Amino acid sequence: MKQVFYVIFFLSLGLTGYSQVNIIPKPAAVSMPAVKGELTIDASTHLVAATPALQPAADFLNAYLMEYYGFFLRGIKPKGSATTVRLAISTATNGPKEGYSLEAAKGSVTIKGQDAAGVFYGVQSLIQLLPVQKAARLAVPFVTISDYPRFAYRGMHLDVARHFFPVSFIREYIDYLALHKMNYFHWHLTDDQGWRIEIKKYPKLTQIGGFRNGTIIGHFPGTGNDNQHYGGFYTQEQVKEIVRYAAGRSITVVPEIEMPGHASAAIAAYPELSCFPNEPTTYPRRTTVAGDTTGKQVQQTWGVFNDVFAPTETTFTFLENVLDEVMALFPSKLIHIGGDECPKENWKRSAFCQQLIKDKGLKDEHGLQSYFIQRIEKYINGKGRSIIGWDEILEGGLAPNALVMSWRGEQGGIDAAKQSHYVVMTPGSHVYLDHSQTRRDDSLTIGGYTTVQKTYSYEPIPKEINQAEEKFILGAQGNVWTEYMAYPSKVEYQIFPRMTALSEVLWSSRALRNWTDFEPRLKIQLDRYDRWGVSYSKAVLQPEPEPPVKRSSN
Ligand code: TNX
Repeated sequence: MKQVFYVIFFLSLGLTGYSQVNIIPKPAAVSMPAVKGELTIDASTHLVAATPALQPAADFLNAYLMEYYGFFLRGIKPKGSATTVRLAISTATNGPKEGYSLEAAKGSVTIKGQDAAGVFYGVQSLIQLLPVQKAARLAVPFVTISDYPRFAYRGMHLDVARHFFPVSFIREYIDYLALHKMNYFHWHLTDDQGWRIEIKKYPKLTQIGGFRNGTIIGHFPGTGNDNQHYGGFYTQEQVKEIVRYAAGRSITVVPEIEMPGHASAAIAAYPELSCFPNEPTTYPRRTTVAGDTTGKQVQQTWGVFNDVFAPTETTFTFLENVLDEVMALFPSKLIHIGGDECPKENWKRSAFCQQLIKDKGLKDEHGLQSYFIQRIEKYINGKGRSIIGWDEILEGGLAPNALVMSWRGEQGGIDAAKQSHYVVMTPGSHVYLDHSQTRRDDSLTIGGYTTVQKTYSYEPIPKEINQAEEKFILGAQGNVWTEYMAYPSKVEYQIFPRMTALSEVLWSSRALRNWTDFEPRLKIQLDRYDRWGVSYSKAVLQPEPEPPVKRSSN
């Protein structure tokens, strides 16, 4: 099958004589001159970045060329240089934000961005105009591209709490986003199974909360426990380095500090944050637990746990101090405060919580969750930032300025947009990249079945949203929960190629989105994955038969 594909590919090359333009995400407009031609990029090509702000884009191009082709371009014109790659900010005003134009013609490639991000995206398109295979001289077809994104928020998330990934992989992950013109990295830093960010004021968060005594084996509730002491965390220096690295790729890092639920790791470090500091941590039935089981412990299994933050002054002071350090590290306007899956059992049992509900005139425990989030929002707003939270923050009343991440389907997003709140869509049905890509799991996954075709078919603007409300849908994000991804290549396998499909959903206009047009471009992208040396699912090359239709007996 692949051979047939190559024959067709080379035939079409033979017919036109020149390589084709196969960019993902599909650019807004591409035109090739009537008289076709190509220029060559090689080690003698001169690279000009018009202003220092464009140096990161130039550096990215050079790092890519060096890694995959073995040469780089010089900023000082090499002797005998016949071609130039020129990066500049466009003088045209009022162009679309993050937009760019690329013109490849005789002797030069000129990329003009509306801003530095636009130039960076022009460089990504140029990278995709290069032949995938290694060569010393790279042919680039004559072409004019004019391009800009459909959505302002084009995100990918990564859970580093369930499994921890080294800084080197976080950098690679950010590069994958950059290569797909994505601009938000949502870094899920805390959860029941680990606290992963150094907080100077509370060292036990990482000393104790950063490690667990074991991890379940297999699917929840597990067939046993691996009995391995497991964990890790990022130092503040490492976090700063990642934030800088991402900024050089036009990517904003949004940190997530989970509250009031998913807080077991923080509570293991500081039991006074719990409603019941003296009650030992409880575990789901049938889960085998390793090591010490007295007192508060970091969880070793997946799911939702009743031991959540108590809405006390102690907790609020703690969270404010944590957030102060977090906001100093992350310049992002958006700070993610979680808000999801907070069981109300402990709040129901707690005399303090019940009294607080009365004193504050709240309706019930959902009102208390809303009170919790609104208090944190006020604090974060006071520092000039905004909160974003999972759609449970709608329950009991949305905090006045909050943004909502809609994960339990689209309804949370629809409700929030109708209340004039900004929304990022992340519905489980299409963009939970922890789901299986084959009908039967071909490796251990959380379950579900989400093909690359399904992700590609996702439309971020729900049909219930009217035109006036559309502006509240900022975009969408792929979520990568790592209960069943214990190492980097597994993360790669889960995101590729679905994240490539999502990038087109987020960048390209609705009218240009078309699977028949996308599929051959995706196949070229699979060759690029091979060059990158990443793991990816080949399910798209092996379409699965539909399951037999159940007939009613007649
Ligand atoms: C739900 S999505 C969660 C996560 C899990 C994920 C697994 C969300 C806000 N909460 O804690 O890891 O499902 O798919």
